[in-house]
Amino acid sequence: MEKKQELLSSVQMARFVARGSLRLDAVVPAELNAEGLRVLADDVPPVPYGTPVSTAYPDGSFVRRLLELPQVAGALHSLVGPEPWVDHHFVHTREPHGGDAQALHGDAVIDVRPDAFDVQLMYYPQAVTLEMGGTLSVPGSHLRRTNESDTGRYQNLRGQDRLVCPAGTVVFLHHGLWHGGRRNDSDTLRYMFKIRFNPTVRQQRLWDTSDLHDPQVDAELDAMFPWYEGATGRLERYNRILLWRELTGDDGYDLDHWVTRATNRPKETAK
Ligand SMILES: O=C(O)CCC(=O)C(=O)O
Repeated sequence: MEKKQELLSSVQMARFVARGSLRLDAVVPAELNAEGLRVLADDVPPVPYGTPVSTAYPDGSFVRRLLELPQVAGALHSLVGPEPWVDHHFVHTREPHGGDAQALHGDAVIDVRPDAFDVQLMYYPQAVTLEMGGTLSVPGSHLRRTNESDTGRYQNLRGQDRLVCPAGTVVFLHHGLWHGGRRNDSDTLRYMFKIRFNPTVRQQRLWDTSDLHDPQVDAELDAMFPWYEGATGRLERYNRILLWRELTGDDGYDLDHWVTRATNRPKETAK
């Protein structure tokens, strides 16, 4: 797996921590997308939970070549590190004029980890138009503790993202991000291949950290999204700060002392 990789920058990582996703437009070349459509149409047989990537996808196979594209490999390495395990994978389709949308959900089922995460790669081999049932996702929802389909009754949250993308687009999602397949109102069957990866190393400074102190890192981590409530929405920033501390190993990282205040528990007794 260790070929050429274009690692993410700290600013891109901070954006992922805030948004819960990273989108790489048209990073897969046209010939590979044509092959990908054939491979996905034939389905990709399942692999057992916990299979290392290099075992799940043998050298030269379509999926292995997809994962070895420098931008894809670099993003995967930055987010979960070398040789992650494949949790599972699945070919998701939205039927032409399928009639309904999938309810909003997170794939984590029940997941209480505050300091580590899985990522889900979503690969779109064809261009996805607004009518074709692209994946809907809610930026900044991944750190809010909900259980799988708790969010199913929510409709049309402000700032939600309806994916429209060129062929060969790859999106990486934090496992907790609320998402769902949209209704396909077109004549075209829409394909998306999803792989969930489990890290096998501590997720700390796995990206290109040369810009770690760029002020844009703080700006990304401080972002608010339009669907957030005034008070509860601030909690998302606390959770991002805690995750950024884990990812960087910098226990003192903060934005305007928010977490410093809320974790102040002096141990010294008064003299
Ligand atoms: O088909 C889609 O766009 C999303 C499907 C999905 O991610 C899921 O079922 O969890």
